Amino acid sequence: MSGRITLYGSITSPFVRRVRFFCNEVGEKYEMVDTATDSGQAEMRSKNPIWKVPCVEIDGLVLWDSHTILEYLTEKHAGNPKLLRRATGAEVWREKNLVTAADGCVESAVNLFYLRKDGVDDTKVAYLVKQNARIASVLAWLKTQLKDNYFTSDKKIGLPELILFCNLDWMRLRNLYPVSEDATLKAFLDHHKTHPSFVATPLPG
Ligand SMILES: N[C@@H](CCC(=O)N[C@@H](CS)C(=O)NCC(=O)O)C(=O)O
Repeated sequence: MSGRITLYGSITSPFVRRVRFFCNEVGEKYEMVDTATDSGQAEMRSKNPIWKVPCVEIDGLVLWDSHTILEYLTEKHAGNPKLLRRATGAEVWREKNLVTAADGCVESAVNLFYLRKDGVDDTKVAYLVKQNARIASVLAWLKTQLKDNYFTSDKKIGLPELILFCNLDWMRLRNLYPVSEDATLKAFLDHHKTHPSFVATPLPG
């Protein structure tokens, strides 16, 4: 029993970055298997029936989905002051909505990304026009919830801020949304990009 984590994923994935950020924060060491390679992808698929990353293996326990992995790591590191901000009381429901909305945004963007890679023109397919509009709708709503680059007044990164940062930085990299043309979103990225665990998990390019 080493407790050592194998993280299956690619360094570009906004979902994988959530886990990389968290591990960096709490000091959890991991070995990364790059699923952008054929062998890494095959190894991940042999363990995870959904064929999506992130996926981790810890002493034979295989977990997939960033939320499940972050829950596991949060439990493992209970009491660590570097854990993500956790909402309490009535705020729990607002935080869940923020997380689901931010996830909805990145899921639509990932869908567009893969289809564009396959040569699909997303302006010509009604569902993809809707996917683009959904991204804009979610971002517009999230902006109404932000105050001084955070979703709550205690100015600590919680899951919604983590997801939004990873989304925006990745959508900027992949030209999926004109993030830099939006003053609020650009300010959010600029504010958080110097956080040591975002600096430690850079996207290429
Ligand atoms: N709900 C999952 C989503 C993971 C996900 O969509 N990952 C993308 C990478 S950015 C993926 O592996 N996509 C492969 C595919 O759709 O075939 C999570 O939170 O981990």
